[in-house]
Amino acid sequence: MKLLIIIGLAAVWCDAAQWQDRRFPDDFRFGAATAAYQIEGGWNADDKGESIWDRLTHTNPDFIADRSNGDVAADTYSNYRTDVQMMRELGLDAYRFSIAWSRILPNGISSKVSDAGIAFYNNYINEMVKYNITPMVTLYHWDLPQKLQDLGGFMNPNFHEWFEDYARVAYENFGDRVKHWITFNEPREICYEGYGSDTKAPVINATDIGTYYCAKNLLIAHAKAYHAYVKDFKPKQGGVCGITISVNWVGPLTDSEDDRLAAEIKRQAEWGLYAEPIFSEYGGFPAELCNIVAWKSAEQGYRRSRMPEFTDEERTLVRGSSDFFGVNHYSGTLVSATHYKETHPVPSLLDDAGVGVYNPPEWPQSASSWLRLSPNSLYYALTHLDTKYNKPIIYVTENGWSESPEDGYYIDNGRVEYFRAKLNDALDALEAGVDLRGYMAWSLMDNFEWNQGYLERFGLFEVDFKSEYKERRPRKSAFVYKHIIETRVVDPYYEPDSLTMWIDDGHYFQSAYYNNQYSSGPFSVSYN
Ligand code: GBH
Repeated sequence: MKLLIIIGLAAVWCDAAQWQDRRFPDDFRFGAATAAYQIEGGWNADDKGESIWDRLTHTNPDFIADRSNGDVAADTYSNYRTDVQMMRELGLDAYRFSIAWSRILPNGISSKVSDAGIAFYNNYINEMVKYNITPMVTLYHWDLPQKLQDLGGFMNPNFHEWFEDYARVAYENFGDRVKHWITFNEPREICYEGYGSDTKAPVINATDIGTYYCAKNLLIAHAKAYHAYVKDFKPKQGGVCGITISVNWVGPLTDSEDDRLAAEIKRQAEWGLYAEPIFSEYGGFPAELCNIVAWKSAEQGYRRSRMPEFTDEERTLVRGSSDFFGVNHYSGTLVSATHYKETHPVPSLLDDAGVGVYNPPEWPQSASSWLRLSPNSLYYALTHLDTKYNKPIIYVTENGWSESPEDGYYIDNGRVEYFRAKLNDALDALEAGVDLRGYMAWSLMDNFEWNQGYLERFGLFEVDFKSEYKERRPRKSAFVYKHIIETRVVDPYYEPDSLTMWIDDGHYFQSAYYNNQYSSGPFSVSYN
């Protein structure tokens, strides 16, 4: 008995010593992320053009669970200075946000540049730079100008010309201060969800070829924008340009060879389709999936594979076209070659992959059906990429946890637990030698969660969408994250006692959580 107690104590003490010694390097960049359509509002402010999400939410409100839209959202268009105060209070090293293409090029093409749009992003960026917060800019986070969609959008083989021109306008105007560029956020969601199925704008649902043709056109557009930067801007501006791909962990259900192969096929279908052409040594689409689609296409009576080919010139253009690998990571899943198969449209990406997926019910569930706390998933994903693609520089560009507006709310312990778990994964990956340079929490604040409207909340800061000024209040997770950034250590026991944050223009954020007590107000918050 006595011996057991001593062993128990030793385990606790040793554990304790471990977390204190596990520090993020001083130059590791902690940040938070958002996207234009999800926070900005001002959907038609000044001369902004219509995007595919404006069109979808206005013409088909039932597409969104609560029939809401991003017309106003968190109104960052008016509140951007408040946003930067929130970043400053958290002590962020970096902030990842996206530019709304149709805000700076109302028609999508480069003939007309909006002065108001350029001014808005200049102000936002200058405000960050003032407080030493590194801006990390995503050029495309799903809000294509509707005019370009009318011309086929990502299905148009000349898409790369429109995108390169847009990228150049952004580099020219903001590149003196922005040194981190991300061309696309999540090609899988753009291509599979937008063109290959019917869950995101523009809801094309071309299940047979939508995903694959979009993938090719997107990759060429990415590469053109990358090379434009390297050739004409990087020499003077000295920044880096990369892409962000959603990499959830996909592991085999059992250790059998069939399950391991099934998991590899699933990884190729989920993100290899976009990562392989850029980060692998040879380039081009992933071999196994490419073969499957080729023989299935032949069997299905197509005269050519539904997966288009790269010419040698295109393959070389795309290969190596990224200074870093941006990873959006949320969850994990287990894959079986034989079990848990569902029926999918034939032909389609999921039918081509033809595997079953299983999510263990004991993995904690967030408010989003697809998001569970999958043990060590970020560690598995990062070490896998490190090995597969020969040690790329990696940034985690999104990682976060949703709760419904009812549960948790200010005392968001589920989110705290999730962030701690994933940041421990990040520390494990660093120890394993992964070249991980930064981590962006999703999200700085509650925002328009696409199909789920305002029903799933990801924010470190709550946004009161019913209030006139879209008031922001920090949740417990904001204080825990702030403490992690300050100390560079993930303290599993840290409990914030006072949750008040001050901002420097005389107004302050009063949280509803104070001295471990929940209170419902009143709040003295006013902005602008
Ligand atoms: C990210 O995508 C996005 O970049 C970001 O804009 C978003 O707010 C954030 O996640 C949180 O969702 O509805 O079951 O068909 C993460 C990848 C892919 C996760 C689409 C949700 C929908 C699955 N997302 N998926 S389902």
